[in-house]
Amino acid sequence: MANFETVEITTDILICGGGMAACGAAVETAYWAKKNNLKVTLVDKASLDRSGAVAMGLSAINQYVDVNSGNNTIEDYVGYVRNDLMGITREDLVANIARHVDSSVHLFEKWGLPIWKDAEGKYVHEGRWQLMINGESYKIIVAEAAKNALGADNIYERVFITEPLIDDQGNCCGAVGFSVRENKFYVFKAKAVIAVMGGAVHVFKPRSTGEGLGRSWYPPFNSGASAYFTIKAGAEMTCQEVRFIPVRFKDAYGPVGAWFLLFKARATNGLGENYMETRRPELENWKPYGMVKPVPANLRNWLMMLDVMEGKGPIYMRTEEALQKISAEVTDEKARKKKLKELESEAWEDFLDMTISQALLWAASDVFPEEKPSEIAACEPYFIGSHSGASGAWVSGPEDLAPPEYFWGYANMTTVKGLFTAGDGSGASSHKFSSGSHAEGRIAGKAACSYAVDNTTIGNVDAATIEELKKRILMPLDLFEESKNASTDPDTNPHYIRPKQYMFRLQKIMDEYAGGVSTNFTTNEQLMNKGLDLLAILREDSEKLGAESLHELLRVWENVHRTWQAEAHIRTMLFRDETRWPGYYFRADKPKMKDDWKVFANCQWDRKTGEWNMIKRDIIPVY
Ligand code: SFD
Ligand code: AMP
Repeated sequence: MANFETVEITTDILICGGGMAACGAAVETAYWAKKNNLKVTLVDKASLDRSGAVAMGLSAINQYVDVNSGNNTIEDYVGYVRNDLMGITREDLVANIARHVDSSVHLFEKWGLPIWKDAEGKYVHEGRWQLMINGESYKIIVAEAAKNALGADNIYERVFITEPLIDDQGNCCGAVGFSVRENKFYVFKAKAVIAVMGGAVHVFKPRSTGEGLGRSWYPPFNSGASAYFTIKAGAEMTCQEVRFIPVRFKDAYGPVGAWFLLFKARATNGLGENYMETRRPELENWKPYGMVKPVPANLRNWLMMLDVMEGKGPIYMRTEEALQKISAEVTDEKARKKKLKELESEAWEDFLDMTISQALLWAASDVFPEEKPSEIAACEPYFIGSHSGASGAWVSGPEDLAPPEYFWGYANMTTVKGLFTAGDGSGASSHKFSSGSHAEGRIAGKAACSYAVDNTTIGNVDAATIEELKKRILMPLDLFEESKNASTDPDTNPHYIRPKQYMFRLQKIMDEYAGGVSTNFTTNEQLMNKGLDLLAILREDSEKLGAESLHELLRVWENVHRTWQAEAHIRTMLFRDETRWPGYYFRADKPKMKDDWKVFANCQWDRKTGEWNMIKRDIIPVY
């Protein structure tokens, strides 16, 4: 610790994270900051060009409301999200993002993102709300705009944000972290902080093992920092039970949206049956949401899982059938062959744009999608407020749309003053995806500027507290150094636990007690209570995490962050006395949906007592 320099930076707005929401926040805050003479600083654990979920690129923009066309309204979008989340959604937040998202998409195009166009020059839709893009450089394009807006001097890359700074009034006034490349401990002090550090992956045991361990659908380097930061700041959290389980091409996690929506493919079980048809009567049990179109994502999963649990796997995406069917619409044989070639290259590009490893797996296992089907499977659970999950912080809505219960001064501010969030960090506003996360980042950025104009002093955190934080954050390095000679194998030591081993323990607990892959996403009260007991022991052991290098120190804190996300999740699944999202998780002891649980299940960790408070909040419709 002695050889770590402390670097202190004072700013007005601090953006923690460098992904879609952060880049949106950057361009918007830069604009308002200039008008109000404010300084904006951004900190990312990685390099802005390729950080976050969009690192590998994407092949679609999944939220484009297209209000100008007159075909869709904001209300339509809110209705779609409400149904997909089985009735649990903050309509004010969804509407606020929906009315701003199209302009983010138009900015992306202006900055150079190629969006597919048809012969008439209109955007090519994947589905009603989704646009096809050539998106392998999506993140670089969006990051470039953010970098131009803020200026290189205001961007800190490869600095891992570890803890929030909270002043004596309980307001957020900055963050601390460390460089993952140099011996530097960073202290950022700010009037307003925007915590946009993505979702959480690898909280649950992944399906991938051995050399494939890092392969997951969502990026494993999103490790729960947004949730940890907001929970530790004392913010109220929402929908912590709503994990997201996507169905993906098996083993390499290629997305399925283009297959279902653009190519209109079917999925069938090992016997060739379409579970969406054979299992249709099951949807009656989840009325009214079972009856809506499209069928909610978790119910689509559920019907598939019922087949798998009955031993009717493998489940196949019928790529060959879909491609042959579309090309058969062309009657001339030469033109038909050309069409098939085009479709084939679109299919490969879908993966090459965003999940390159799926294309590699296809190549390695001799898959010709036009000739044979490919297996799909339900992934391990992820925590992500931006796709079809909903976990995140409970934030204020916009003044003009939010009912008084949902409004406390500044849009997207958490219940902790001065602390804002968006994207995967904010809850109960699903289906924002990449474009909506950018738009929501802009909303949060503008509101944070307004907060910094109204609140002109930076709260105080005394030097001793900061020194204590520095000591605690760097302690794993000292522990490893002091203890490494106590055993001949550095992986096995009586004094420390290595972060990878700790992560395996966390994942095993979550998998077996909180409804992971191995238990078919099923749990009950007794299992969860046991899981909480084991998590408490794990948390005690987190004090003994050791780190051999700066890189391993990063791994230590990533896993501490994951642990807090895990605890919030189990506690909230326990609190919600029903099963509402079969296909995401199933409570075997409470197998039905209950009318009196059509509420938000929120939680808050008390900074003073260390106790968790569980809170029910009403759902107030806006439309
Ligand atoms: O097909 C710290 N997503 C899709 N969105 C779409 O619009 N279209 C698609 O096609 C999408 N699909 C998809 C998607 C994601 C992935 C991985 C795949 C496929 C394979 C979802 C979007 O990507 C997602 O909604 C947004 O990116 C969410 O934005 P945001 O800003 O909430 O999270 P981020 O972009 O991951 O950024 C997180 C940032 O935080 C940094 N960070 N920085 C400092 N300190 C720490 N401790 C930090 N921890 C994390 C990260 O480095 C990063 O900069 S499809 O499947 O549907
Ligand atoms: P995915 O590739 O699964 O992330 O899906 C991309 C987009 O398509 C998201 O907006 C999904 O909600 C939507 N989607 C995927 N599959 C279906 C389906 N079978 N029916 C309706 N929407 C879907």
